[in-house]
Amino acid sequence: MIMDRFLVKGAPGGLLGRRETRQTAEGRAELEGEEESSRKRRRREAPGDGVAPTAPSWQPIRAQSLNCDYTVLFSKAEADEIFRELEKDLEYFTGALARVQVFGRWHPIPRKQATYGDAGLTYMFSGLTLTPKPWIPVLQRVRDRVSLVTGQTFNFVLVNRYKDGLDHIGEHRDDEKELAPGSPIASVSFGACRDFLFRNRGSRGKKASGKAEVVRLQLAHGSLLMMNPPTNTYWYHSLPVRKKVLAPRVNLTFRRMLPALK
Ligand SMILES: O=C(O)CCC(=O)C(=O)O
Repeated sequence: MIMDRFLVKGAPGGLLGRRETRQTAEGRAELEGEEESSRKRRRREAPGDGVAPTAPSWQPIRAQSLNCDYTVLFSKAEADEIFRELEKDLEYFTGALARVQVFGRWHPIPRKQATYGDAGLTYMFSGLTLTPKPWIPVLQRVRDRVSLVTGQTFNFVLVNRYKDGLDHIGEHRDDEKELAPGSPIASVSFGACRDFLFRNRGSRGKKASGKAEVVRLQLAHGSLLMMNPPTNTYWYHSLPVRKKVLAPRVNLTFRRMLPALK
């Protein structure tokens, strides 16, 4: 049996309780009833007006061993500006780093990727030891806003760019050995709103217990999803193909990595 949970869209009786949400034409998740006041709040948060952003309103997303929190962090105007800057300034992997080997054959990765971070960090990718590019202002701006509202610090970001709904990422866990134990991962999305799925570890593979539990989210333009421990130990996540999505999307996952061993 598949226990499907649609979150963020606000299924009746879902984990969001009475705080129903709806998608606007721009693909943003908004809380009904709070719409007017949040619009005023967003106006006050307009970039450059010198007013510190107010605390975001978090939507807890919980299931057994799944501990996430979701919010729309950036106003539409700010998210549009950041998205434009990301599209202009990010430099993605090319050549061997843009391919993946599956059962001995090489395929292009079905999206574009890049990494940025603190000097001195290294990480393994496709069997290679790589160093991230130095931070650029637009990534520092997003990272610093996430740190401001979460109290967490990050020294690395993985960028995934999906040109349209055909680009995707398969089921995986972010369980790299370089991640600082017990640290959360902050996932910030810009551009097209896409479905994002969690599937619990027990429902995968030959030893599956038979009860697949799927938690579905829609990640809106300017949104932040905090994936807190132990989510990544017990739940796989993916961004599936959605043929009807024609617009691009850029996702930033901010991480805390252990310093490279000398
Ligand atoms: O694009 C997304 O929302 C997912 C990215 C992802 O799965 C990852 O960075 O590990």
